[in-house]
Amino acid sequence: MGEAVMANLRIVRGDITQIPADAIVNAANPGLLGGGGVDGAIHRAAGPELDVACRRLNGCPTGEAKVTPAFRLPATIIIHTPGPIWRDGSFEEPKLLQSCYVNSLKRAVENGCQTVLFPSISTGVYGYPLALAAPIAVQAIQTFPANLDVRMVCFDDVTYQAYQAQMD
Ligand code: AR6
Repeated sequence: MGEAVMANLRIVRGDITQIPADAIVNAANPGLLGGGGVDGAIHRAAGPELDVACRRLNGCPTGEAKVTPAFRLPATIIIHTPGPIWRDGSFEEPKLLQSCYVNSLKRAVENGCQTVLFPSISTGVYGYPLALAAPIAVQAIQTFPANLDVRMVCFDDVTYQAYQAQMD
């Protein structure tokens, strides 16, 4: 019997718009019309064609994931996934956050991607506590059954430490 193939995860520090990969994941909102945080950075780096492509998608429900080309980014596709807005944890936030990671990885496989970059979904503007989000993200990625090279790209040190702690 062969070993089950699972996605390989590494935690790195950096700006997700600057790292070459097959797929980069955007922490979007359900309108897919851009915003602040990593979404704003991705739209600025990809160029105005991204806004046009996003408008054609007619939004995306929280926890699901939709694909556009990456335009000027050093990637092939962008996978847009709106994370849950944190309320108090009793509004299916954990399940929706896990769905963001799983559905994004499904889109990556469907599009023939090998290397995938994630930002820390929902832990910025959307207020999901980092200490609760990190284990969900790491577990979802590390149990995903595909031979993928996944990197969690942490923009700041607090985020990096929270994800790294899940790997020890
Ligand atoms: N590279 C990697 N990570 C980044 C970058 C970057 N260039 N810029 C910010 N981050 P957030 P959310 C980190 O707020 O909580 C937007 O307006 C950031 O430090 O971008 O899912 C959308 O349109 C944090 O660790 O996403 C939505 O309306 C992480 O990315 C809403 O914000 C996520 O923070 C989504 O909120």
